[in-house]
Amino acid sequence: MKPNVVLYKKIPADQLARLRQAFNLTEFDSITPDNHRAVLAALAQADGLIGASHPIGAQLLDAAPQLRAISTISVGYDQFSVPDLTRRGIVLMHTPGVLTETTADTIFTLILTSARRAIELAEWVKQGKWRRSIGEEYYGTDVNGKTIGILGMGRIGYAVAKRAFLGFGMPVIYYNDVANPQAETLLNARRRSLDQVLAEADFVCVVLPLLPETEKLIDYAQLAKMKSSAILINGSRGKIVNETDLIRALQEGVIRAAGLDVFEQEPLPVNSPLLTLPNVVALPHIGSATHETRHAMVVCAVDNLIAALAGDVTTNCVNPTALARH
Ligand code: 8YV
Repeated sequence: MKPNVVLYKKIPADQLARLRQAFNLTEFDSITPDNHRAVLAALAQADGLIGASHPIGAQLLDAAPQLRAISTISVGYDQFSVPDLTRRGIVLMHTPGVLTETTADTIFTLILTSARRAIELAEWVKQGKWRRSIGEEYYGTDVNGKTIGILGMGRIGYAVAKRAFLGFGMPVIYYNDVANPQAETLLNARRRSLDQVLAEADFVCVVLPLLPETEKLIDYAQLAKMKSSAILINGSRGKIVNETDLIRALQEGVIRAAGLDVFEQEPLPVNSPLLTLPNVVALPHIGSATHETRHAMVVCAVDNLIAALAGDVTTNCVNPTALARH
């Protein structure tokens, strides 16, 4: 008897075929107000759930009395309450590793475009305003040789540090709950307090997970500890930064600029002041969004769900102790 599985994200055809072959599959491209009742009905018999980009809270979980495994097509799992899933005996699988390098590339894209004002000036050229050799008013700031401060030295933080140190000759300092010996040995990274990173870095890169202890970690007081010439980069979760405080700091010149791939509310509201500030590069959460990496993430998530429903949670499981409650 094949397990019943609910899919709630549009995925590549080859991986959809794998799910259809392995499970009795009910398919949704996303969870919306229009299909919410149908999703609840499908969850009533679901053993497994796979998807991303939608919070899976108590209302959905209460509708799924036999749910044993969730496979998120993401490395982040802040759209779930892990303690609640564990209490319910539901294992949560995620996709670490497969998106590390692509996400680090995105973060470096933000570093380079915000430092050199590339988006702003590309638009300026397109508007036909380039009429003579540019002057100082259009200068950016160097990246090579500047100090990068990384908040969160996990897989993605390490990949950012690798690019910075090996590719751009940037001294690396970092804030992390534990030391990263590999970064310190191979990249000469130095672990510092949060205040020290904020004070010393020319680029402050947020690559922390969104947890109760990191939510709103960066507020106006923290931003004010940064150099006025420094740039804030956020490639992890918008809610780690107090967005109202960030807007104020950017408007007041407390920091030079911001490069953002994530926001407190996504999609970013069209009336957000962030969209009016010339010293902001705003990307639509494209961290892992390449054809190659998003496909690899789905392959990993399908593998994870097949394994988890067969009782194997040895890799990529956030809460393996939940299995004991089956
Ligand atoms: C996307 C991410 O949000 O993996 C994550 O945690 O933030 C991004 O890769 C995710 O792939 C869902 O689309």
